[in-house]
Amino acid sequence: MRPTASQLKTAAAEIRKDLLTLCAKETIHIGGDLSITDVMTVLWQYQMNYDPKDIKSESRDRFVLSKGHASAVTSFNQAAVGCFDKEDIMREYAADGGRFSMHSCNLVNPYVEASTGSLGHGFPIACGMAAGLRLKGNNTSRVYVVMGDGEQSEGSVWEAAMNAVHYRLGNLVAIVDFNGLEADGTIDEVTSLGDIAGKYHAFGWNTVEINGNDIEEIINAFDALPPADSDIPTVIVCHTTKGKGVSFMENQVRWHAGRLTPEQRDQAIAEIEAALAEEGEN
Ligand SMILES: Cc1ncc(C[n+]2csc(CCOP(=O)(O)OP(=O)(O)O)c2C)c(N)n1
Repeated sequence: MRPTASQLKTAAAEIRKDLLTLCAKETIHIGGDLSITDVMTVLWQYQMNYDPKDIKSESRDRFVLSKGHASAVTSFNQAAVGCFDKEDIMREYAADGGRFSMHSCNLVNPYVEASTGSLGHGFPIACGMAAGLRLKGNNTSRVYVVMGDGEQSEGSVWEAAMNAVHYRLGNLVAIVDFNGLEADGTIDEVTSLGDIAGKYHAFGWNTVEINGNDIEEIINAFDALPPADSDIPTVIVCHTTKGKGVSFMENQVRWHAGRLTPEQRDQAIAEIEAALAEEGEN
């Protein structure tokens, strides 16, 4: 049975706590992990058709992390659905020979569909996968791809956006984590995006805009997706907060990537627990 919104809120809080625990051991891309945690939790723990016991099943949905630096939030969600134990991540992250590191790598981790980290590459790969499914006559699986807003300034993103419409890839769902920050500045300081949903719409995409830190809105957006055998790709533009849930990290460029002191970790985890408890009272 699929989890309820309330269960998914608890699951997202667990993922945030795992991220913060890891972040006190190793440097991770914590800001962009936390902004996309709610979407990733609903995607992996509610939406996707994916059997960790049969990871090459032709009927699986595919996931590509185009903003490949958000590898930790992906790994913790994969652990939550049974791919491996989250203690494996804590132990192996950034270790020699480990399966987990600052970017997603399928040479060492078979649960990663495509190695990513160089921005602008995962989206075209996802288009190719979606086109491949069509060629194989698979009309039920979808390909989900998560991109950053800073990533939108890569030219390959727009080549892929045109390509997906040309090949009528209604089985492709692009998710843009619109948190307003990049690695070293705000989007508007680096390369402003303007009306990003309007741009995709002009390219021929079905566009949806949501609060990407609101579990109910995320569920509704996934529930309302057109069928996988339809002809028009969908982009979900998710308005999020970088560093979501931790007061000293929210909207801070400095926390694009970093490592926490034990005191900062404890404060951050206490904030996540307090917010969840408050949510439960409402
Ligand atoms: C092609 C390429 N150029 C530069 C980088 C270095 N880089 C890593 S993360 C990042 C910022 C990405 O910003 P965004 O896509 O908004 O991600 P988020 O803020 O969600 O973490 C940059 C420039 C990279 N990984 N790939």
